[in-house]
Amino acid sequence: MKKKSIFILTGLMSFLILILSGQEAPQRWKAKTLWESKAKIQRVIVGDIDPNHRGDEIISVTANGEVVYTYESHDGWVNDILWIDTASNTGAAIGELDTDHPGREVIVGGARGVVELIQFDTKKHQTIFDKGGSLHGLSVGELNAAYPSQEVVAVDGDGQLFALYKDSEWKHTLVLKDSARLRDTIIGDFDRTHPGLEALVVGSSAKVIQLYAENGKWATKIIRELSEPLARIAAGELLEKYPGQEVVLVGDKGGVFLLKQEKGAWESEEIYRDKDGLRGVAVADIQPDLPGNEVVIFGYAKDVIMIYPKNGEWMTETLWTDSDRAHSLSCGNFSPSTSWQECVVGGYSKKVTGIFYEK
Ligand SMILES: [Ca+2]
Ligand SMILES: [Ca+2]
Ligand SMILES: [Ca+2]
Ligand SMILES: [Ca+2]
Repeated sequence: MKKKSIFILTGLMSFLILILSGQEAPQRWKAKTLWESKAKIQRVIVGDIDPNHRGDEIISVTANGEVVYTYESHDGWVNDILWIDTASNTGAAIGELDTDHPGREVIVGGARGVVELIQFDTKKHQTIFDKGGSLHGLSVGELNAAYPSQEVVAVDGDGQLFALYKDSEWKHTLVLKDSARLRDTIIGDFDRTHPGLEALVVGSSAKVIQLYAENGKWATKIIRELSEPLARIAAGELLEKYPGQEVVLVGDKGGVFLLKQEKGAWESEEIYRDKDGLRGVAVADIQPDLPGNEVVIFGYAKDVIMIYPKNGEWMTETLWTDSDRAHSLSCGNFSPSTSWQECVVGGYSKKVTGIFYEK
């Protein structure tokens, strides 16, 4: 009897220790304020801009027109204002747009309907387009071989999709006008039937529009139509079974949709539904103990959530909760001391926050 109670007591204690140690497990996700604005953060972008600084750098644009360059130095985080527009900047992108200037260049655009090309080091800037409505999304990439420079895609609140190309000077074509506002665009190799790269564009019409060049001429096609207004788009390798990159879209009603290519056609799958509208998505390797890339989302419910495949199912983990609603999220290797990637988020809290995994 006595032996039995000791046995039970020991069992209970081990159980309690297990529970307590579980609660005291180290929190591996750290959030750090990298920069604070006086206005809403409209867009955060991560990419390799400066070839002399290891890893990636960060560009943030705000509702009061600021364009801020952020990078990690030996002494901590450095912020530098590259330019201040007279109105809100909503879109930003990074690309090789001036081969005479070392490193990549930054483009921003917003409420004035203007695309500004900026050098991160000299802060020199040049207007390369001024015919848009309120610009929401920008992307840069090699889309049209008829022009040696990379091209720019600019989408606006009136549903206009512009292709910008450099033919001795910057010119543009209005390729399409959608029925509702267009909000985000990415460039990648999404169409295996078409040589080179393509752009994808999403917006409130719920359509996923592909922009591509054929024999130097611009063309579009609708590759998919989803069930709710779309706010952001990202792409990356997620499912080995399907060749090529997968595309992830997030919507105004909290839907997270995965597009995968099966037999040349895009199939869509809802992989998660958040409590409120979403304003950020990325595909990146942010958790080194999970194989390959993870999906990260950020929304009006203020949570940064990681979504990842495990045994054929989609699992989720909340990494951090902001003090206010989301507006943008981007991931990359901006903390080059680690082999995995980090994310940066921004929105109504007016803060640019880095989310880091610590081993
Ligand atoms: Ca760099
Ligand atoms: Ca350059
Ligand atoms: Ca080109
Ligand atoms: Ca991983």
